Formats: sequence, C-alpha cells, structure tokens
Amino acid sequence: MTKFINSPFVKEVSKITFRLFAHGWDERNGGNVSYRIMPEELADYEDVKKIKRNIPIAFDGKNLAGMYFLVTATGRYFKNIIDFPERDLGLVRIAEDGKSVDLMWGYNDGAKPTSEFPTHLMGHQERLKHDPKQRVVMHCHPTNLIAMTFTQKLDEKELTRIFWKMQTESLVVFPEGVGIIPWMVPGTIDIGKATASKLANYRSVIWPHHGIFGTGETIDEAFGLIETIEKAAQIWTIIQMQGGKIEQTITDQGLKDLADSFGVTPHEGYLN
Ligand code: 2HA
Ligand code: ZN
Repeated sequence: MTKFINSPFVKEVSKITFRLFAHGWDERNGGNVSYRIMPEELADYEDVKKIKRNIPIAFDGKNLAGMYFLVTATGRYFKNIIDFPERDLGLVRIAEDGKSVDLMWGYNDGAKPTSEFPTHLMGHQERLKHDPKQRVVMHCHPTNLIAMTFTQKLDEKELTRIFWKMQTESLVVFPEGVGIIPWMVPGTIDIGKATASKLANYRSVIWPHHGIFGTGETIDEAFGLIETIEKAAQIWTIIQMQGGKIEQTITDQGLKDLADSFGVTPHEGYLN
C-alpha cells in the first residue's frame, strides 16, 4: 500500500501546473486542471478510501456520480502546487445526488475545487460522449492567444485558418479547429454550458480576453493542444512585430495535402 501523494497522477498534475506557470500562462491563481481517475487505479492507495469531507458544488453532476477527479483548488497558485500538492490539489468523488463531492484526499487546509469546476464537469460530460477515453480538462491564460482575441474577429473559421497557416503542425494537432464563446463572466454555470456546447465539436475553446480550455485523454494531449495553439498565436504576433507583411504562406491546397498525408479530416468548410 502506498500514499496517493506518490502516485503518478499527483506527480503529473504537480509538474504540469508548474510548467503552465513557468510559461507565464498562469499568473497568481489563474488556471485550473481536472483529471479523471479510474476507481481501479486507486486500489493500491491506502489513504483515499475514507471520505474526509463533503463539499457542495454549484452544478448537478448526477450523470458523473461515482467518478473520481483530481482537481486543482480554488484560489491557489499554480507555482506552488508542486511544493504543496496535498494542500492545493484534491481527489474528489462525485456524490450520488450529483450536488456535492466527497473529498477522498488533499485540500488539507480546508480548500475546495476550482471555481471553474462546473465548467470542467460539463466539459468532461460532453467530451465523454465523443471519446470514452476523455480524462483531462485544462484551463490557462496563454498570453499571445489572449492578445489575439482583442485584435482578431471572434470567428471560429477565421481564427482557425490563421492558426493552421502559422505552422505546419497546427492542422495535424487540431484538424477540427478551435471553438470560441463570447466574453462571459467566469465561474458561472452559463459559461460552463457555453463551453460544453462548443466541446461537442472542438477539443479546445477560447474564452476571449481570458484564456483557453483544452481537453484530452491525457495531460500531455490537453497540454500539447494548448501549447500548439499558443505557439501559432505567438508566431502570428511575431509576424506583426516584423511588420505584418506576408510574402508567402501555406496554401489551402497545401493544407489539404497535409491532411491527406496525416490522415486527419479538416473541419468541413474551413478550407477553400
Ligand atoms: O482559477 O483562471 O478562470 C482561476 C481562473 C478562473
Ligand atoms: Zn481563468
């Protein structure tokens, strides 16, 4: 029997939150991560068997009852989680009635799940319909991407096409494109619903003037998706700094050839 603090799950989330901070994408308490853990993966950990506390949540998670999530705490700094995982992370199980979670491990100074937990749960619920292996929802504040939400039209097709043309890798990593919601107040059920509705068609959703949500089967996949979108936004930003004049770019035919070669299907209607 081992302690959950030594599990690969706690290590992975501790490391990725520090890396998100180190990128400058999670200032102060910005950002949140939730990671679905399978009950059988918890069998060997002696300290996750008893309910430590019950915490009400502002969302009806009945459809997710019994599921376990390792979740960053509200108000905590991503730079600190790596040093205080048992304080700033919690392993929670969605209670039977869906209106609360049972704390099984962590949050040891009285913390609670992220303010964006309803959005995370709605996001998991939606993505699970499309991918039964869905496990991670990740939110952060990537700098160049946020800047582009001021200067570019908030149009999914237009922004996706810019990102696809900024680097060859983009189309391969997010052939479905990027979803965008209007600016909304964070931490609400409404922003959760809007985000989840976009996750029906996209694995990433941009929150204008705020940040991005990325999803995936693994921490690496969710992070890699966000990283690739932010890299495209960074290249776009540097192009503007170099004067903004485009001498040549990847053509639509080039992107179609790329998609064929990598066996991915670009979002219908996004290429001419
Ligand atoms: O967790 O980033 O959107 C703090 C936030 C809220
Ligand atoms: Zn945020």
